[in-house]
Parts: sequence; C-alpha cells; structure tokens
Amino acid sequence: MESKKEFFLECYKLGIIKFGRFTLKSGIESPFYVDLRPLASDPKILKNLANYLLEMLPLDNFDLICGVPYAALPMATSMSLESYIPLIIKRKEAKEYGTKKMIEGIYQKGQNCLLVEDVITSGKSLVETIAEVEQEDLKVSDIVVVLDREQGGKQLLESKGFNVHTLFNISEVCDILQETGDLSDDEVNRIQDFLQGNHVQFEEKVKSTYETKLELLNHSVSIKLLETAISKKSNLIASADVTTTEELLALAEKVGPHIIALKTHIDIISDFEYTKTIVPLKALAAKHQFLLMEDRKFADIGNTQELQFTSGVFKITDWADFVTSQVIGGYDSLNCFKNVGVVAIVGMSSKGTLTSNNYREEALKVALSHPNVIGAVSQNTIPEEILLFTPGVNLADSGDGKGQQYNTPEHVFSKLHTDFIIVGRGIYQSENPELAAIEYKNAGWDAYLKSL
Ligand code: 5BU
Repeated sequence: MESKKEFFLECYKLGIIKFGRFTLKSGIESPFYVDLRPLASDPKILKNLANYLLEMLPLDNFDLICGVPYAALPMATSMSLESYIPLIIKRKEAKEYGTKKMIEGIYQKGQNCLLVEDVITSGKSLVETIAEVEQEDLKVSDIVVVLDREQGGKQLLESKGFNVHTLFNISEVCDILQETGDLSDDEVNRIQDFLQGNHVQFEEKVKSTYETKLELLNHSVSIKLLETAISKKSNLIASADVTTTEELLALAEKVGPHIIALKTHIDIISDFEYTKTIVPLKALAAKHQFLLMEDRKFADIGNTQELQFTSGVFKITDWADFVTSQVIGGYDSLNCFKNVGVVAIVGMSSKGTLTSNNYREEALKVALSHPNVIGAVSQNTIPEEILLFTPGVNLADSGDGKGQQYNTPEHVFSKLHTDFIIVGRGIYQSENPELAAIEYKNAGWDAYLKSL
C-alpha cells in the first residue's frame, strides 16, 4: 500500500473535507467541514481504508464488527469482508413492529464487538451506540475512527476506559495540506485557534432519582406518588382492566401492597355501583397505601369534560387521585381537574398511533404549562418537570395481536427514562397476580436503579 499520507491525499480528492465557514448542528461556526460518505463511492479507496483501519487493531480481540450508522456502515462492511470478522448492524431507531431489536445479525451474549466510526467530535453518538450495543449484552473495548476532529471525543471515551484508534486527526491533515499548498498558513492558524477553543462537552442525560424529583415537583399528587414509590421501593402501577366489581376488588387486595397506584377503566365494570365498587376500593387503597388512577382519557371541550368528571354514575371527581386526559381539547379543557392530578396523553403505545412527533411536541407544551398536569403518558422521553408514565410493558410478550406494542421495564427505564410503569395483562391475567405484581415491581425497581 502507498503511504498513509498519499492515501489521505487520494481521499481528500473525493471532497471529504471542506474549508471555509460552516455552521455545525450544534450552532458552532467551524472553519472546516468533514463528510466521509464519498469514500464509500470509490471501491478501491474503501477497500484500502478498511485495510488501514484493520492494520491498527488487535484483531484477535474481536468477535464482531459494528459501524455507527450511517456513514460508518460501508466502512464496517468492508472491514468485515477484509478480515472475516462477522458484521452486525445497529439500527438508528428500533423497529416499529415486532421485536424492537436495535441490533441485526447473528451474535451471542458476551462477544466483544469492535465499533467503527467515521468522524469523532464530542463522542456523543459513540457513547449512545456503545450503550445500545451493551444493552444486547455485547462487550465493547475498542473503537476505530477514521478522522478525529480533536474536539474532546477521543479523550472522553478514553476516560471511560475504551481504546480509541484513530487513522487521521485534523492537525496532521492540516499539516499535509499545508505542505501540498492546499491550505494557506492563515487558514491553518484559524483552524488551530478554533480547535483550541472548541472542545465540545456534551451533557450526558442522567435520570433523576425519585428523591431528586420530590424536591423538584410540588403538586400534592406527584409528591404522594413519589413518596409511595420510595417507601414501597416500587414504581409499578397495575392496570385493573377487569369487568366486574368482584374481580376489581380481589385484584386490588392481592396486588395492593406492591403497587403505587391502581389504574382503572371504571366504565368497563359491568356491575358498577358507587357503594359496592368505589367505597370498598377506596378502603383497599387506604389499607395498602396506593393511589387511584382513573384512565378516563377525557377528550372533549372543557364543559363536557367537567360533566364527565363530576357527574353520571361514576363521579370520578369523588374518588380518583389522578386521571388521564387527552390534551386535544387544548389548555383550557384541563381547567376542570382542579382537585386531582392530570396525566396528559402525549404519545400512545399502539401500532399506527397518530401521536406523531409534531403532535407530541404540541401536546407536551400544553402538559408542561398547565398547573393541573402532573405527568404524561408517552413512549418517548419527556422533560423532567413532569412525571412519565409508560404503559405497554410486559416481560413475556411483544404485542397482543390487537395493536398493543410491549417493551420491557429495562427498556423503558434506560431508554425512555420513565418514572412509572403501567402493567395490565402481565399481572391480572397471570395465574398468580400477586406473584406477578412482585415480579414486575422488582423488575421495575431494578431497572430504575440501573438507569440512574
Ligand atoms: P396491558 O394489558 O398491559 O396491555 O394494558 C395496558 C393499559 O394501559 C390498558 O389499560 C391501556 O388502556 C393503557 N394504555 C396503553 O396501553 N397504551 C397507551 O398508550 C395508553 C394507555 Br395512553
């Protein structure tokens, strides 16, 4: 092979680095812009690149190769072809249907996976990718990078104990291009100045403990929920989607000690009578110290919601500690829920839901600004100012054949930073609902601790 310098110049000819003034994603103005994707369009260069990268590495250490999507995918593929180390593919987003797998390909737990990245800046996407690969019980010890922008990412990863191998860094690239006359001395100085002042730090998002949230939040229902979670070491809400008073009370009695709240769909109880259903239910809630969450999903104008909340046979206002509501009726439609907490429906768990990015963003604005709102139901992370409730949790199934999509407690805590999991059929349809509640309580608590 030619020298590394000659090889770089060949790559440079493909237009992978541009000099001038560029505004980066972060808003920072940079004197250079790097895009290594053109390398994949020249087969000879791509093959040589793979071999240069492989040459730097202790290849015996790796069972698998994985590229960080998307630019590094062809590089990882070529490295796999040249080295016969099997390739796995990391998705950018989990599959919408079925398994929610983040990694495709054949692999076994405990295998060591080499990560390939095209450009390293802050190290953010690598840190995220590593977490996702480790989530599949794979190990990561080494990362190979084509170009280091020398903005702190390499040091960050090294401080976390990873070996980071870089083929080129921006300083040596500047030297080469200064030598060939492609870059003037002035330009080189400008780049050096930029690099000195631009070590990008990114905030690794950490999940707050229930104790921290307790200090942060002040709605009485949020406080009660958090205090109950801490004292019971539970973040479990059981969804009692049963259809008779007898089943409802029996379930509440069994799971009561292990949950922080019981979620009802009170309108599915066929023999509902306030005195026979609600009075004993409230007694059980007091006995076992759990809150009552009525999953009414109000979705009307304020006046109608107020009537649905206070009147009819259910008189939800008299007994529920908190209720769910759509926010489709707008901010004012939530004004009537003065004496309870509101959990706003921001995103739904069902396949094909219309709660798109755009909708969720607007729904969150309402939720975050309304004083009655204590939290949101969503399948995405939300700001810390309100609590996140996540249904669609099941340890055994990935769906129900009717559109429900399930995740594990582990997934919703580590990925969504949820606060509370909601489990329905996983508990009430189990042969022993009490044992199932304990299992979900423990799984939820372990996942919470792990996510901190
Ligand atoms: P499951 O049996 O664990 O699938 O029950 C989930 C419960 O959560 C059920 O009562 C639903 O009405 C509720 N739910 C949901 O599953 N997904 C959502 O997005 C919303 C509510 Br909002």
